Amino acid sequence: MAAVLEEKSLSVAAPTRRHLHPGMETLPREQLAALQLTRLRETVRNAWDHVPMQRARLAAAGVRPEDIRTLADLKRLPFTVKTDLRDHYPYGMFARPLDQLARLHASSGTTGKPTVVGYTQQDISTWADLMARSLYSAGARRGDVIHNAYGYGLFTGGLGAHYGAERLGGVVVPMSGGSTERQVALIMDFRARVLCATPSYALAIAEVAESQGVDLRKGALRVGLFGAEPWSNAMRAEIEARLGVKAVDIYGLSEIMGPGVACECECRNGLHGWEDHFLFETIDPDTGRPMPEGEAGELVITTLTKQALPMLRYRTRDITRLATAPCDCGRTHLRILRITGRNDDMLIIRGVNVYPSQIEAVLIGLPAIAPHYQIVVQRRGSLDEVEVEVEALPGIPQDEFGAIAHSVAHHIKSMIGISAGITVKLPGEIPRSQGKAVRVRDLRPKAQ
Ligand code: DLL
Repeated sequence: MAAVLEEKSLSVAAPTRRHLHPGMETLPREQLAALQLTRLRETVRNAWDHVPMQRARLAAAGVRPEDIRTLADLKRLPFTVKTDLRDHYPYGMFARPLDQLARLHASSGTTGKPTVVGYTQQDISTWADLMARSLYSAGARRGDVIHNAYGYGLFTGGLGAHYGAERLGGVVVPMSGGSTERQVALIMDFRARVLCATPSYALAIAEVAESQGVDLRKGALRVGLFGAEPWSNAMRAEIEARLGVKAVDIYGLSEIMGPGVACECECRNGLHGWEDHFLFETIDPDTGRPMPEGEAGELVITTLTKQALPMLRYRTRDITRLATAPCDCGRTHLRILRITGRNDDMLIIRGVNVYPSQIEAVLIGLPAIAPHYQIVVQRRGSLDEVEVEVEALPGIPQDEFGAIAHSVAHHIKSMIGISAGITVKLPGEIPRSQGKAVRVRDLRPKAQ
């Protein structure tokens, strides 16, 4: 049955060119697994030979590179966590000396040292390929004007999308974030067909366009690649309605590569994780045990081709589910279902686990309020309390704010099961993001 399905997918793929790298993207899963095993062995060998910390850890776990005989042996490898990168700051986890590196990126993090990641020229090239593949699967094509509003700099979003767009044969507009009025003008003037931005910034662009009387839906925009932060399907519908694009989810993280680790296809039935370059698992975040397919767990990623920074079983802290069933697009690579949030962002309100994206999904469906919000968490006595700040749409009279607050509280209670205080703010009062939105203001005392 599986063979029949694969053949069918391949025959659909070939004549219509639905895939940028058809040979890889539709590789039958058995062949994919064989390729992964070869590459996993090389990766473990690379880590063992060149990263003393990885070698010590593997040795402590009783695993040598030659012990990797099947993909199931992956489970014998120790996990890597974000603090490992900090503890070996800046270059202690690199498998190549500086004279073989081409670039560094870094993420600031909230405390202490940044996380630094390094790339060889070949790593940059692989990244460009995967980002081009992601853009193509989202619907971008050669010759498209690609407006890139991801931040340029140490953040991987800007340069990652940039190199991928060039590799695809697109015409990149390297905007970065900010100067939103100018973004609106250039999207229209340059007839951008593709927009790359965080979903929250895409909405900020839509809002500025509307306030200027510009209808972005009448421009050339057709495709949006939105990622770098969790967003809900409700937010997707809002973005599509206001920008006139097909909004596609793209995922990645600097520790593994940057944007383009996974991306939705036209079916938008989960994000294809590019399995010729990465191994994906989900685990129980408390016990570290593998979760059965389809059940929510923490996403763990192993790189298969990275030279400068091979990552063994990196714990992303992102919560999701995996699906390996064939997708209608013909790609055989597994699907990562929408990332509901990070483990770190999960709030526990009187025993109920809540992700900001769940609150977002409730808010965006409601009339009279704008799709901008912040969640304030405070400690009262021994209990955590949540206050949701929402923003009235322009033109809503202030004497209706009380009724709006009441209605929002009611919907949150009935759909998520938590009691939240609601503050209705005036239009424009909630800060707009130019990159990743700050959704939660945590005012609880920090643990010492
Ligand atoms: O955010 C890379 C990226 C840039 C991805 C542009 C997509 C588009 P970091 O700054 O290292 O890298 O942050 C990685 O962001 O672990 C997730 O928690 C979150 N994240 C990224 N994409 C998504 C997404 C970039 N599509 C962290 N949905 C990850 C939900 C996402 N969360």
